[in-house]
Amino acid sequence: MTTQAKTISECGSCATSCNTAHLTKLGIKTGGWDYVVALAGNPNTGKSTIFNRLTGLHQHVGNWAGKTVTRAEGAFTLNEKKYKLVDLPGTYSLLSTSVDEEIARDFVLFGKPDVTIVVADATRLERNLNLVLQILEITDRAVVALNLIDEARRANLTIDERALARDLGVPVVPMSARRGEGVTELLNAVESVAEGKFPARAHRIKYADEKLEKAIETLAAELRAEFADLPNARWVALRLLEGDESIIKAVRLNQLGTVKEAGIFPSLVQIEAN
Ligand SMILES: Nc1nc2c(ncn2[C@@H]2O[C@H](COP(=O)(O)OP(=O)(O)OP(=O)(O)O)[C@@H](O)[C@H]2O)c(=O)[nH]1
Ligand SMILES: [Mg+2]
Repeated sequence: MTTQAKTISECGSCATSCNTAHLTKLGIKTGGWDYVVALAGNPNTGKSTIFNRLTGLHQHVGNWAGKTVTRAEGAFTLNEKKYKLVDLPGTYSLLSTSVDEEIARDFVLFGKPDVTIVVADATRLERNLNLVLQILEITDRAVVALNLIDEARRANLTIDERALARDLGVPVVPMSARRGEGVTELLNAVESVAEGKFPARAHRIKYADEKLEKAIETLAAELRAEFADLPNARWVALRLLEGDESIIKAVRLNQLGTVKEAGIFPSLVQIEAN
């Protein structure tokens, strides 16, 4: 196993396309990071392909949904800041209940990543926006990677990414991870969100029903009192009102407060770096 850091100049296949002079791929050397970045998104949208590009690792990439079944961690430095990057299993929704989908959900909800990159398939934008909107309900610190833009072009699909970014309130970066297109722009967006330079104003759903709003706020206040570290009490309150079994269980077992950065499933994958 080689854990040597790769600088961008050593990175043959993408040296021209991700010409960010200050990117260094650190492989599995994740200790002592400045920022934690999560890679979330629907299955088969290119999360692991992005992970590999940024870390120099070789996380499995497959042509079918559900290739990544646990979380993997790698690192890179960018402009002298160290980023730990966490590749998550694909998930269609934060309301999902399969074990690998729960790994993704728990990390996004309770792992408190500094930035969440939501990888969306540009050829299936409408379907992918469901998860994007759910993630924006719980965090402002997100970047949408509009991946597979090469496929979208081939299908004559044009996406107005500026309008999308304006509506969502977070940066939207068109890219083709397979071809190394848009990687520099993605890194710039991640850096600006991590460093708090992007004004936080993520799209939030407003509930017209006053009774519902009141119930959410009452419950959220109780949750905040009980679980001081909870970053998204409103979201958890909504799930409780909905009767979400796994969230009810986590509250009952007093696990919401204990789910720290390691997540409920601390199944860290050691990846071969070569
Ligand atoms: N054409 C094209 N294919 C891509 C792009 N990015 C990734 N792929 C391909 O899409 C497939 C899925 O890529 P992965 O990186 O495994 O996707 P994933 O999101 O990690 O998948 P899961 O872990 O199953 O959720 C692979 O065949 C990749 O080569 C892209 O930008 N353009
Ligand atoms: Mg994957």
